Amino acid sequence: MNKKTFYITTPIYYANAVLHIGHAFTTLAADTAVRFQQAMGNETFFLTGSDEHGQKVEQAAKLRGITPIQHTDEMVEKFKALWKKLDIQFDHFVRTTDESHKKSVQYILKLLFDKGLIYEDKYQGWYCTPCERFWTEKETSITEGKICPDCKRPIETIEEKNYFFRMSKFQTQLIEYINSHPNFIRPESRKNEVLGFLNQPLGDLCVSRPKKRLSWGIELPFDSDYVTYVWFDALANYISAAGYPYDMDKFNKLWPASYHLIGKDILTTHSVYWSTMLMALELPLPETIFAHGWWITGGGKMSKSVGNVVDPLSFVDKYGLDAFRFFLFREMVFGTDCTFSEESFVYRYNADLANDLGNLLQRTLPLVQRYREGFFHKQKETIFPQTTEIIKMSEAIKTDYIKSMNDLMFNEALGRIWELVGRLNKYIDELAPWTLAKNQKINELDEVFYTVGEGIRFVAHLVRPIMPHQMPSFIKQLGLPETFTLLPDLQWGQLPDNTKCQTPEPMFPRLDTPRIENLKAEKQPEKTKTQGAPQELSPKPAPVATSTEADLIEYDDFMKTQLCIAEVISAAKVEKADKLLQLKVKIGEEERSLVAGIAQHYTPEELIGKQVVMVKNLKPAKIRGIVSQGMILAAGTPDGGLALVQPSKPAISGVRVK
Ligand code: ME8
Repeated sequence: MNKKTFYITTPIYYANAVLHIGHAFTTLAADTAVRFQQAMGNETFFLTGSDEHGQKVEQAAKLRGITPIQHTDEMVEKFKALWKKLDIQFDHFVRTTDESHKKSVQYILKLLFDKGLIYEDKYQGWYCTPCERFWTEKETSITEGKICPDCKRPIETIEEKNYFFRMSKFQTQLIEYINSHPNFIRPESRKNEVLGFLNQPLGDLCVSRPKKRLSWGIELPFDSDYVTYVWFDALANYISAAGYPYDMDKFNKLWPASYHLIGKDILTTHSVYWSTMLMALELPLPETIFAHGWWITGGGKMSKSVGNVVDPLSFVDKYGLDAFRFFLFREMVFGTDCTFSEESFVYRYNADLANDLGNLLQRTLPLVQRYREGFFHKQKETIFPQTTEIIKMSEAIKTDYIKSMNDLMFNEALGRIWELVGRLNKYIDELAPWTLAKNQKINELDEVFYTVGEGIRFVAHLVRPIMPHQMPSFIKQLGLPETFTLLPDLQWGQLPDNTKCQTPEPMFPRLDTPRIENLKAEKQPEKTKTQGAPQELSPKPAPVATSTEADLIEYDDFMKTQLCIAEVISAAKVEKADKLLQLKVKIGEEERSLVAGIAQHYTPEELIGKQVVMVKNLKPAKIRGIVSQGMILAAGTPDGGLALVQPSKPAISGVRVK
């Protein structure tokens, strides 16, 4: 039997937002995994794509006054342009608007409908017609007289026919599967999360939307008044793009996928919805669903709605693609959250690339040129015990590296490689080739140079999947043709005798601290600084607000400020700052940290449990080392004090104030 193709997927990203480093990270991770598998001599298939149906896309297109497909065509071009710049080597870009995908989804729906696994039922719920959304009983019960928690207009109960997938039928089977397949959901913590979720009874999944509410979707094959629920449609991409059911030869070669690589935000849809869909289709489940953590900036998950996104291209343009890739995978322990900052980038770059790796090459080659006319001479026997140690170490590291890379533990793999880089640098210091040369110890000198040259060749092979553009240059500078040995065949001693190295090219020039200072200055324009400043609210009565004609703003401008109801869940004084309190607030399900200048007007205790009005979309700022993600509103009182702005009755947590 042919060896199965290594098949890896990324999420298909929503075609209604600009991609940021979070998306770039998942896609670069898949790219790295694929390059590694190719270096192992394996066949690979790498799928990415775009998720194009649903209400959000329909609304985005409407706002722009164009059709949904015009909108998604434009977005897809942008996605592809970014992937090109990042040199992502995907094999297929699936669009949920592709005819082949639509046909596959309709086939799946029909099959499940015919098997009785999709059924028709009535759905009853509170519905806001202007907002076009359902509210749960709990969400509406907080408001009086059943009004929409969002737009405050009356809502009605409506009963609607819909189609449901019998997800509940597969609950026990799924739990058993997860328990008997330890690698199915990784990392372990995510697996436990899913098992926790499955402790509760699993409902059936509504897989339809009536066209009268949403027309931008794949029509149900058994009821033309309905389109398919966007997640049901999107998840099917993993098999539709692999040929299911119309190219079963291709499908059998690819399926089950080796990895679905996702962020932890979409763990449930993948491990519960998708797995049960596959069970219903009697198809094998993917080998591993790997949910990595989030890149965080300014204290929160990087996302467009928070406004804290980092454009990957700004980094790539400034520092180069390989350095960017290296940073992402060296810094993030795959699976946990990680903070992204330019400072940590520069620090990591200087320490690992400029000092360790770049230096190893840049100090070795001139020495070989000076003392041995640039030639590496292979020795028959080993003189130094340190050399034997390095040979053993390289082989052990290669084995560990292969395991880590197979498991997508890139940061572990890089950690091991850098142990070797560090050991090689130390080896040069210990054996001091300049002294060996002075003392005419030619055999010893050759051994040291050959060991370091061979070490660099080893390192370049192992680092290549992560830094594919710069490692060929390492090999070339050693004097070798820019071809790489397959990793299983990589062995110590393959650097041919009499290889002549080149003059080193500058590889990773050090970034100095002043540049970091400049970066800070660049990144903090005046406006941001004042916006982010702590709320040193004046204890004196504030002047009464007046507006002249020129001050008036349009409604749309006002709506750019997102005010919302937040609930204080903890409060504490900020050390050595008598005016500042550090607050933790809840906005719906989300928690935020804030710093507010109200310590002289409120004690921490009296704030806990209070509902306040907060500016939700203010750029996060660091105040006394604490990240403040928003601002609460307060007004001056006649006695020179300060009063927090609060709703006059309990309001819904997180609801917009307008
Ligand atoms: O959820 N840190 O698409 P999406 C790390 N269309 N990764 C991040 C991230 C962050 N801050 N932000 C986003 C969808 N990601 C659906 C998927 S699949 C059948 C349908 C990455 O555009 C991460 O991989 O919201 C996350 O799961 C994905 O982008 C969400 O992309």
